[in-house]
Amino acid sequence: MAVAAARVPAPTGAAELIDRIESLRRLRNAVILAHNYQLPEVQDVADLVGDSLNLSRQAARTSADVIVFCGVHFMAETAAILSPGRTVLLPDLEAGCSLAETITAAQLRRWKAEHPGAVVVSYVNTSAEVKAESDYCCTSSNAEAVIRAIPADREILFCPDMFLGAHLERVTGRRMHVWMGECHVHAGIDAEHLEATRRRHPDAELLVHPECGCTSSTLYRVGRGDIPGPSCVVASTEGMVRRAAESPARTFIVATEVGILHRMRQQSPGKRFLPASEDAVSPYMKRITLEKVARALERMSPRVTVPEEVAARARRALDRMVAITG
Ligand code: CIZ
Repeated sequence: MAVAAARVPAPTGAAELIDRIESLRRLRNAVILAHNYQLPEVQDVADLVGDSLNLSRQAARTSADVIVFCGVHFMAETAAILSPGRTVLLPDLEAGCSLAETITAAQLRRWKAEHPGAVVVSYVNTSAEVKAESDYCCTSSNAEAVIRAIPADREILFCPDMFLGAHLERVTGRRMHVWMGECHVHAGIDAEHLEATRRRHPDAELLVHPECGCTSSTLYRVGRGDIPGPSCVVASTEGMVRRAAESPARTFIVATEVGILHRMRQQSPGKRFLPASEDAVSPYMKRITLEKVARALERMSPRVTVPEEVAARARRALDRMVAITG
């Protein structure tokens, strides 16, 4: 999680928009959060840039009356769950998440009924209602710790990302029932493309998000030496940003949504960051623009709310995760 770095000079028009956002931010006592996958200019106007859970937790610690979440719908819901009583704005309500939409609360209830007594672990990319039906929530950075904390004799239902689920089964050695959901952006980053980029840049370190469809095969092929070069690091978005700053490598091939490259380039200006796929662009994330941020602050809408009964149960799943991972 980083405070947004120095702003790049913006063209006129954009500069006026940024001034408008600054005045409205003060007027509304708002904090602006931008997910790592947001457009560069949206990241630059934000108070905080990071992953969805850290952003929501940080926002809860501020004294802001209004939280503007520049991200997708489930992220704004998480902010509302952790900051009851505050106004949460999502500048475009159409900013959804293909992965979160792969499972509804009703589907999860049916799955639970087929496995009575199983422990339900839901990835943060789920609706508030799905979190409310879960025993634990997890993020890509702490999912392994959450799975390891569950007694070995308990059956686990993991949802909704099948690639993260497969990765967790591999690293923990634990068998789970895994929901067959995927994020279409990460699923679309294919191993051949990644390998071709690595062949062109043999000294580049590979940073791979566990939601990618190519994670298992890439780790396997790197391990066997089929893809020569430095090791492959599987990490959450925050883990990737941290690794890029700390690693001795000078070039990185980044397998996740391309928006993160902006933050990596700001934090590690002397290093080179290449996308594993130029096409790894989330149309949902890119729905948030400076115009929409300004409009949301002017109109105090669109708002995202979570009924308290749902929020309380979802918070319990988040609290259980925090009890394990801190
Ligand atoms: O929760 C997030 O921000 C997501 C979707 C991924 C990550 O690895 O940070």
